[in-house]
Amino acid sequence: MATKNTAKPTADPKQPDNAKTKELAPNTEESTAQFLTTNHGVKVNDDQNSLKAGERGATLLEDFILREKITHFDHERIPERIVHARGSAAHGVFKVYKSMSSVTRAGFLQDPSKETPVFVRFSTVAGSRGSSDLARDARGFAVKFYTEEGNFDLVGNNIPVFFIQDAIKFPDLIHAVKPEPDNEMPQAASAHDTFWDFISLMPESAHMVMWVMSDRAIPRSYRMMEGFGVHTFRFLNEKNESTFVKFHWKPLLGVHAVAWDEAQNISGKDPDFHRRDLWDAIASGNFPEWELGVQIIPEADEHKFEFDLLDPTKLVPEELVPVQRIGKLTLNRNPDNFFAETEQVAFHVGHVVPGIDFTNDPLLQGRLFSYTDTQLIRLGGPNFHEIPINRPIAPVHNNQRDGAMRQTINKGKTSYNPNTLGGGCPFQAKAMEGGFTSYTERIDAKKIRERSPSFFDHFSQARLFFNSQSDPEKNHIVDALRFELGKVQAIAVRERMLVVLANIDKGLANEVAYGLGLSVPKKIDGTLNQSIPADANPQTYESVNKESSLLKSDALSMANTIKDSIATRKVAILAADGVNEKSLNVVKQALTKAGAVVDVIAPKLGIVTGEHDAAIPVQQSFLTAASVLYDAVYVPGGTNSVATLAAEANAVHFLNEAFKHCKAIAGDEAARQVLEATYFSKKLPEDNSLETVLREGIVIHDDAAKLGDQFIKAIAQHRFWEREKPRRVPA
Ligand code: HDE
Repeated sequence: MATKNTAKPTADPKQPDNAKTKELAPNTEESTAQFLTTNHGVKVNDDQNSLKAGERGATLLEDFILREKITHFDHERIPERIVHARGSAAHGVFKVYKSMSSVTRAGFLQDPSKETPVFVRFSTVAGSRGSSDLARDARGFAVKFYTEEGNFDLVGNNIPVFFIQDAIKFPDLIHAVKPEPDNEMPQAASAHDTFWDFISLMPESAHMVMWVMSDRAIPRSYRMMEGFGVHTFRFLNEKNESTFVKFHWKPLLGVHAVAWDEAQNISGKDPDFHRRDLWDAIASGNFPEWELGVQIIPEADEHKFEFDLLDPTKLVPEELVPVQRIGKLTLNRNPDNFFAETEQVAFHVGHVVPGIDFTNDPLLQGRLFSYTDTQLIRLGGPNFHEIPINRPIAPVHNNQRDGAMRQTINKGKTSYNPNTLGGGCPFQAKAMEGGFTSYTERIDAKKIRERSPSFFDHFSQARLFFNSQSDPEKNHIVDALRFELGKVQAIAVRERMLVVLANIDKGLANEVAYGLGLSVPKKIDGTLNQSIPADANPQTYESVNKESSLLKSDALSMANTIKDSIATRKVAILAADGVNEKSLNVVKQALTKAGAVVDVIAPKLGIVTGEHDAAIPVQQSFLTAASVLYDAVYVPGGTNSVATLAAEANAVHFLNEAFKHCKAIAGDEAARQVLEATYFSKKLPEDNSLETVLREGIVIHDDAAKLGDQFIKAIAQHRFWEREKPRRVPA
């Protein structure tokens, strides 16, 4: 199977040791203390000069070393993914908490002592490979479990529903959201005419639109996102009894987002923000963790909901079916090589193991075709399963042969079944021997190209989502829609979207309309179908506006997430020469002890000299750092440092921006002069009680230890969105 390498694989003691790392080892290459060679193993004597006819002569075609090097370089690129092109990945492990044998026979969900290796890739959807991490977009959350029974891929998103109900609309959706075809603009953004034109004609997208206009679409970190399998899948137990299952990933650090203005700034200051965050967390041993959640729905309950379980624009509210947390995913190793692993990994929603099966969700059914098809062109042929990152740890034996770049050297004469010449091998496996058997679902139907009427309720869950948001979250949705539709040039598209929004919530539509300088069109208010072109397929655009009997679901609001830790949060300490060492160090130590990552930021790199001559290393200067790259900011005391910072426009801007983005801010009482130079000087708190700190997010104290304590509690709150009131906050 493995290709031969010049260098012997070396076991790295720092790397977790599991079946997949062992399996990858023969394919890893390490050049340390090795000679440079050609691809065919010939040692190279001169890698600086091509072979020429004389010192100033023409280059010779004979130079196989030059030709090989340039040819390989010319072919270094492969097509990027048509969607989810921009991504970052990591290795890890998964462990189930207790046997799930009552519902599934999947081997990796049986034994709490067993660790299953995984490879997880996070991504944005619309942007190209080189686009910014902070685009407003859904995020991919694709997990490859290397189980002993073969690979299981849970290819999900960070949003539990999707824009469309039927796979046949996917190319249209993606063509609409991608940069417009005449001028290839805008990159990695949905804020343009073609996207909203399409969406305004697809009422089934209303629910997902609410999610992508919410803060879920601008996560603080991949490590702070939920994940969802979206479709309803099936679990099958030993008796082949089926239950429906919805998959969830719950991040142990909670679910957090940045502000939209911040996201846009991060895109300039550090377009790799999420990639770097994931890499740094793993490299520093802060392994990201999620719990795997399942909602289990008995077959008998298939029709008991107000929506159809097969409709991927619907979620099953956690109030109706609680999420059971059944295991933990830990990411503990960065890839060795981005291209070989993150780029070449090939996920497929159709990679399932015995005990997991599909439903007839028409979006899922289309995906089952798409993923292998796309790899054939992206990875260049039918042998992409032999690329090391894609290989299962389970043995592979079958009669598939040949094709471009075949690695396996299949022995023997027979490559067909049945055979006698090869002793009948490889054998088919019975179910009891672990052979995959599909659920024997009864189908009794007419062949029909239609949408089920049970899919026609397009607004009730969009409304449920909106109603479940806190006030700041609702404001952010209004702002996002004003932004996105404000970038749309066609007024008719804006108006049609206002009608869609009016079907979700009249107040929402009116607020958005106000920002656009429009009013919700009267003649079509609430009656969406009148805004649809007459030649549209009536089945696709049939909308029923029902009420959900559940008015609110707490699980849908990020305001209700975990807020108990500042682990891995990035905190800036602003300092200049003359800083009070104690004021700086006591707080720094307290933050570090609580798991935060602290940078001292000063007018220049090198060191700052403390009031008592201590040399304090500086991690960033005001030129290299930006407040949007941090979660919180602290200003220590020290007369000269404070005077310098109060007069330093960059320091004041840093604080102003942190305030605008609703972050925790702390200052030594002796640093008040710096805080008074900001535009929020009038909003500095009157007292330093914990209650005030937790309301305002600003701590000013003359006791560094107490300040540190309160600051930690404030940072754990993540953001003080209430600060946005009244909603016009100056920059
Ligand atoms: Fe995908 N999707 N998708 N998708 N998808 C791809 O496969 C497709 C959908 C998702 O990190 C492609 O290897 C169709 C829903 C993720 O490598 C492609 C439809 C969900 C990733 C494809 C959908 C996803 C992809 C492009 C509608 C959430 C990135 C490259 C029927 C549950 C995986 C590739 C990675 C990637 C097709 C809808 C998740 C073209 C046809 C819904 C996370 O095959």
